[in-house]
Amino acid sequence: MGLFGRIFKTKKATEKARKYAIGLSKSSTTSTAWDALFLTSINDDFYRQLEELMIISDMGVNTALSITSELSHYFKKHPSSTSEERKAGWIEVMQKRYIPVKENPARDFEVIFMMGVNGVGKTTTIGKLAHLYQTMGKKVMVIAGDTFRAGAIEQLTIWAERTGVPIFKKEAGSDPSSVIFEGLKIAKEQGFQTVLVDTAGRLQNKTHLMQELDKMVRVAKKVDENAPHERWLVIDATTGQNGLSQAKVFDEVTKLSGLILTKADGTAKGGIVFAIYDLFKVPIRYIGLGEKIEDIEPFDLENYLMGWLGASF
Ligand SMILES: Nc1nc2c(ncn2[C@@H]2O[C@H](COP(=O)(O)OP(=O)(O)OP(=O)(O)O)[C@@H](O)[C@H]2O)c(=O)[nH]1
Ligand SMILES: [Mg+2]
Repeated sequence: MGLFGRIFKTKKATEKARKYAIGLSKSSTTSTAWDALFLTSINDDFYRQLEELMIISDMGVNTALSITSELSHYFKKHPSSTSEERKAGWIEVMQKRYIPVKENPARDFEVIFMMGVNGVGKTTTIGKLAHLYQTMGKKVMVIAGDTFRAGAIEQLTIWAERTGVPIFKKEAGSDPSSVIFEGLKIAKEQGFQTVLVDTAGRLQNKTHLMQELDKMVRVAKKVDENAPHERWLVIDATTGQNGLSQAKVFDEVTKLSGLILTKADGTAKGGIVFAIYDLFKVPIRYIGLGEKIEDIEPFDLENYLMGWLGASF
């Protein structure tokens, strides 16, 4: 049995792999193209088609070229005769490049900023993560730092009720930094371990948004000098190359520490996260595979790429 077969077999039984496969099934419309590609033997045509498929999947030209070059070195060392071996080779090369960060370091108190442009899924992701962390035994609180719209506060309130996690909020239009400062102080005093902070994706303009974010980071440091411990950028799978400029803007204000890929259950594959990883060295932390509370998973590259290939479970 080839490596791919082994991966397939061990993954087959896991619930998590099933969630990936079901979630990504919509985006595997091109999986027949991937299948056809790996059926061909390794030659220039193979590499050219692989590059094209990776570019179509939004990985960007530089990333696609660089992976192809690594893969050609790999195949020189590990000649492969079957389609399974070739798929496994590609996955292995990807695994060497994109080292996973599975969990946050153990901390008594951690502040997580959820950032991203409007509509990408920040608030939903906070709701899902509040639930996930709670099931891991953490004492979780959420802060409604997006004070720009009343709807944003209401939406987070609904998630807080659904998950049974306390929320710190003020009325719409309040200064987001003061909400965050007060919320974090209370969270620390009351022994909350993980604080998820929602931020606005839209303000009057980009400069204003960045200034506000910078202020939020500074007030968080007043409560804990290491805060915000995690600075996660949410990327919508349909984003495409625009994701690079989004990452650049947010990374400039506060060095990003993780990416969250949302809406991977749609028709887009979301390969832009690899291009962002390459440029900004930001690991992919979670993947959103639907709108429901349990539709989030720590990012697992192998399961994700198997989803691209349309491997059925
Ligand atoms: N299918 C799917 N939908 C998602 C996912 N994550 C979020 N959504 C949906 O995307 C829409 C926007 O999500 P929000 O959480 O409101 O996004 P946001 O970034 O907080 O948006 P703003 O507050 O307007 O900046 C909602 O309809 C969510 O249900 C996902 O992983 N899969
Ligand atoms: Mg929101």
